[in-house]
Amino acid sequence: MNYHSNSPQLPSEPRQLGFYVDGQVRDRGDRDVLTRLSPAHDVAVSETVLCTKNDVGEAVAAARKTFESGAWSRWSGAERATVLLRAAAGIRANLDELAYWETLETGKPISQSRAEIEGAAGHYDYAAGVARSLHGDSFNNLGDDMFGVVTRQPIGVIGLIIPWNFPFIILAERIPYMLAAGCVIVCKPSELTSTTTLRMAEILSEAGMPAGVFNVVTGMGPEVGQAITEHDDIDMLSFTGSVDVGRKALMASAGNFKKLGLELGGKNPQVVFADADLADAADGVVFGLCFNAGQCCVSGSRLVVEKSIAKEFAALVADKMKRVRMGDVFDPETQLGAIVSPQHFEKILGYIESGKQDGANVACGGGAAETERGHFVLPTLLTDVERSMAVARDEIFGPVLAMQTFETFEEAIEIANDSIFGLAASIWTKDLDKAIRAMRRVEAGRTWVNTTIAGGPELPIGGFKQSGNGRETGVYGVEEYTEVKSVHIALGKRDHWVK
Ligand code: TXE
Repeated sequence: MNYHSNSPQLPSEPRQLGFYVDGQVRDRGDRDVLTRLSPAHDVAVSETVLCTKNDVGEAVAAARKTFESGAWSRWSGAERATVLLRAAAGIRANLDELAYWETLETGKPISQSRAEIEGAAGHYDYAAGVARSLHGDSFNNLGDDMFGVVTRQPIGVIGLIIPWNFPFIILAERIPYMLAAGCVIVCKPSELTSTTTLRMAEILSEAGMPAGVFNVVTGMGPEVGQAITEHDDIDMLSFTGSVDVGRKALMASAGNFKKLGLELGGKNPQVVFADADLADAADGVVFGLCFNAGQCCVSGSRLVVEKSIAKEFAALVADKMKRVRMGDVFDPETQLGAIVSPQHFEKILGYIESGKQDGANVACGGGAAETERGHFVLPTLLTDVERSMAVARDEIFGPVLAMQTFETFEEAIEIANDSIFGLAASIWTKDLDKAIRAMRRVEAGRTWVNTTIAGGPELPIGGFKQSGNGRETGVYGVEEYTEVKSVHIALGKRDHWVK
């Protein structure tokens, strides 16, 4: 297969996937499978094994045995870094194939898939550096007879549950950081998008990762995911997905009080002040909404714009929205891809209808794009939105922008923070004081000034409020996966308590 062609063939029959435990690909056996249709083509592209609770148990046992053996967990940072760097090279060597499958299973444009795979390799490079530089602390100020050391050690076996919107890059924002810390992993990708996670298991193995360090069990959330969240031999859970399932994971983790990292939803404000470069801001707002067809936890889905320029700005945004290139996801020029599933497509259209019924005005888009196959939604701008409307409050997870206006700085901040979520926010102004004051006041784990959805391995990601807890990536992202141990070391002869 020429994966790099501008019009690659669709698979003639669905790719048969296995699952991956203790360094071995396991066959389907008598388990059921889920057939995945490409969201952009409606063609069967892969068959994912529906693993069982028993399979989860075997994967956790393999991971635990490997962790206790010290293979990986007690390796030096330099040895771990070598494997992570080879993994980064392996990702780059397989970029065409990985991007092809990412686009087939998610419906995202191929140029975006390619950028995400390249970005993913960068996370492995970066985490290799942290594996070598991770360190603790020492206390040389405890008096002549005492010395104090704080060390970090790997937390242990991690359960990792991944959603369908960014299967490979979300994986890369977590796996290398967990591995850099010395942890071992049992991963469940989304049942809709398992192929590139399974390929990553092979790439890690080829890079020299010992068997049992990275295990993949595929299948459905209520069965496989739930079994991971409940498992008492898992020390920490990293979950990315919906608020409802995040809450279930929190409850399920109570059995053994496992540590939790949760990255959940967002309803992220784009705050545009009248003194912004309006052309730049309009372009950023449209990018921030249409990126991944709005199926993005940091999607800038609320436009909070100063009233004096609202009309002019809405026109700029609508003009840009109409020019976003939709269509063949394998065309490198395409910017907006398909919606992940028919159910999710209907949910997005339902929200547009609810906005209309609540009194919002459709200034652009407002429904499905007419295509021969697949499910696509037009970039949509809703104006005259009130704070109480569902389109202003709920995470729609589609290219639907809800516009509200403000008259004062205080009102802008109040509207921006009027959400159960606190994942991300963007601020557009040329006034430095205003930018920094707004950045300080918005309740969001990721804040952008005069840009949006920018990022890389160095800065941590995560949310305030119901967007979750914990941080991924950066040095913080490795530290999350460690336990901190305090050590007091007495020097010299003990002053006896019992004389
Ligand atoms: O998420 P789910 P869905 C939001 C977004 C979207 C909505 C629903 O608003 O419209 O969630 O998406 C696994 N125990 N986000 O239904 O169900 C599931 O198999 C353990 C935001 O796809 O939360 C998948 O692997 N795991 C988000 C993962 O959880 C369970 C990205 C996410 O699926 C489980 C995705 C259970 N009981 C959706 N049930 C973001 N922050 O980017 C399901 N899963």
